[in-house]
Amino acid sequence: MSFSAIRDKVRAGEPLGFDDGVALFLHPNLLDVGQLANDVRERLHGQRTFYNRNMHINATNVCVAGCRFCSFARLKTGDAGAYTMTLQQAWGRLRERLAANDPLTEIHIVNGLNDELPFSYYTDLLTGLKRLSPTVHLKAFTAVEVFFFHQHYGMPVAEVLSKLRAAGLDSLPGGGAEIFAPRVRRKLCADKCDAEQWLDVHRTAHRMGLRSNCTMLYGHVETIEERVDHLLRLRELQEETGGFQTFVPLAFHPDGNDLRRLPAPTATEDLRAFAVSRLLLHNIPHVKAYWVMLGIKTAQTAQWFGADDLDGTVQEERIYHMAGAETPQHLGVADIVHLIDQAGRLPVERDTLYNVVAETPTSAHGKPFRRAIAPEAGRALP
Ligand code: V47
Repeated sequence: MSFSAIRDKVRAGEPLGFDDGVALFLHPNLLDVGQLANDVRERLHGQRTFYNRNMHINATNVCVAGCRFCSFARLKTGDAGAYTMTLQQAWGRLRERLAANDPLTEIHIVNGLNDELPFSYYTDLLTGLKRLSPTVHLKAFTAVEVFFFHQHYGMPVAEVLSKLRAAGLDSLPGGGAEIFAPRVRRKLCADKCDAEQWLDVHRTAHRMGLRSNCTMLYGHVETIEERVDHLLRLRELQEETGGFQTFVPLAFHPDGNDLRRLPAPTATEDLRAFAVSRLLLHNIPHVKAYWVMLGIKTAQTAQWFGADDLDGTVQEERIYHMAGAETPQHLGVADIVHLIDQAGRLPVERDTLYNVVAETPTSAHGKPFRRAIAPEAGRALP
């Protein structure tokens, strides 16, 4: 399929097919692909780039799944680096954040598959957080965790989700999808749920009225065909339920895990992954450039390659920092607004469900992107 034929399809609003996806990954001119993705992104969201005020809680890294790309997990309590927060400690994270007068609208919670805890640990965790901040949105537990709860505590997935919802769960994050192809899952993450099971947890959540996100972990042992297959399977479920809000491409980080000999994806691979995802996933409204994972500079550039979201202020991220991420643990709202402004987009604060909280008119929006050069800028340094 030629690039111009793909461009015509995109302009006509026709869904792209498998061969189109492969051709976009192989097309030699990255800027052609980026421009086309940017057209779609601007048609959907104009100049807006979304962000939110959030924090992460990774309450335990004890995990029975030995995913080979993971630097965060430890097999059991007592292993070097293993931890499980007490509920008081986990709630304390939120207490500290509230005491620092740094308001937030979302808590993102992702954990290891810890077989040493009772189910009440998770429901109490949610209830306690809601008690401290009744309006905060709890985006918690990947489909992999929900499927593990189903197996470990012997409850149907729908019952797990309704008990979590009764305790305060508001939506699901998109992690754990990795690459759906069985060949890749056998190599990298044979101990956790398979593609059908992952998709089925999201299907069940969507049918119950819960929204969720979805991800793809790229840049390790997968082929281009396996990436396209993964994206099309997400698109197919979205066609059925409409429950995905955001797609988050996740770049593989090699430090501290079994795959440390593999090179990390380059910036051009990252930008292409964003652009092709935006083009294939026409029915998923948002594409998030998670700055912690991507690095701030590439996350800014991705705003011109299909992304329309940067995630949030974050605070205390562990999964990527244990895998070698060099980004800060936290960005203030002013930092995020500044970096969106400098990327030439309009910063829009959203809540988790993409209701607009605030729009910030900024210097760069609609004006030349470079800051005015101060008269003294050309002076020789002392
Ligand atoms: O599921 C783990 C990935 C995910 C590594 O839904 C790794 O808004 C790269 O899902 N290199 C967790 N990736 C993070 C996640 C997420 C993050 C931000 C926002 C949202 C959202 C979801 O991180 C895991 C796994 O796919 N991961 N180890 C690694 N070494």
